[in-house]
Amino acid sequence: MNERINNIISSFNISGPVTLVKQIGEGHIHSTWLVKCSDHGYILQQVNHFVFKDVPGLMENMSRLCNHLEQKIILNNLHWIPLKLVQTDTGENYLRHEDSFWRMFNYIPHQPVSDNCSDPQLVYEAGLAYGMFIHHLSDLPGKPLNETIPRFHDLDFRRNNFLDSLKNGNQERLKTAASEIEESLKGIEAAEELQKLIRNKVLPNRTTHNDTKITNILFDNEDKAICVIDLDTVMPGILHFDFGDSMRTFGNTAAEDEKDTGKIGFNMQAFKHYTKGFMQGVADIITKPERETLALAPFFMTCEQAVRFLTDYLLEDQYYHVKYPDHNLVRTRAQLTLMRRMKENQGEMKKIILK
Ligand code: GN1
Ligand code: MG
Repeated sequence: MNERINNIISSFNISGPVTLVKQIGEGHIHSTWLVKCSDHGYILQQVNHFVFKDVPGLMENMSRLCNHLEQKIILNNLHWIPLKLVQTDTGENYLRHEDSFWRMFNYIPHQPVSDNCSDPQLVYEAGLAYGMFIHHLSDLPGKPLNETIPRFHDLDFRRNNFLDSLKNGNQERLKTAASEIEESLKGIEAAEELQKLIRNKVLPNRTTHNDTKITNILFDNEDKAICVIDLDTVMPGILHFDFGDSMRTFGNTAAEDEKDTGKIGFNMQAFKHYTKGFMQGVADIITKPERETLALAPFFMTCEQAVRFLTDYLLEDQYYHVKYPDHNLVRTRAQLTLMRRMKENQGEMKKIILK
């Protein structure tokens, strides 16, 4: 493996001799390495092309996004650090090597944060960064971005896949997950209120990030957000996807795969701080219908995620990396618990958003 990785690294146009290569990352999709040179570094990623089937389309988006955001940073004098694609030595922005696809970015030094981090300043900064991200992409020139994963946050699509897995899934697992299946079906019904608005195109279409966990924001040592990363799923979407997915991750008092569901709660303080930042970031663009329905987003996104984890469990873990056999079921249970906690707080969430 090492020799293969070294060959791949040497196909990119990097400066300086490599001093360290280390596999890193908790991502469920790609495989990632840190490549260090003496005073700077790079991030090397093997793109999962089972998940992202159109790699050229994905990388075309990536390069447009990196360029546009870099322009925004320069024009607005932002304290963000631009994410840049490193070219291959033949001038491409990704490398095809046998049956695999690779890309490289500049490494941006940052402080480590946990995926359910609730530090008020970091959560506020994350809300502001994700809000500003949508704002800055509102004038992305050219055609709409490629849909890198079609119908990614379309709950009708997720429900249909789930219903298929109830027919074709592993028999043993279908039995084990009987109560989670029932609760997920009820969750989908409860999420219908927002899905109906989406289906009827009541909410404006925007360019959204679509995977807004806190670990997709890099922070400097002064607790300032300096970069939004993981741009793979940036594509047309609605504000709710980003707001909701953030609350699904850092509104959770426990980890996404917490086994002890008693530890899972919805953190209203984090909600407050995040909302303050996000609302500031989107202040110039948010519309009344968006604002009035935003409180439905955390439950909606958590329900979608529960259904995705459960579907994958029933289909024997084809999509998400798992660390043990029931990992996707444990993740499902955690999301279902979080959905209950969110429902209890929905009225309060709406009040805070409208304030
Ligand atoms: C995947 O690998 P990561 O953490 O960036 C997934 C997200 C899920 C998330 C759940 C392309 O993201 O949609 O919300 O796992 N990304 C893709 O943790 O499916
Ligand atoms: Mg991601």
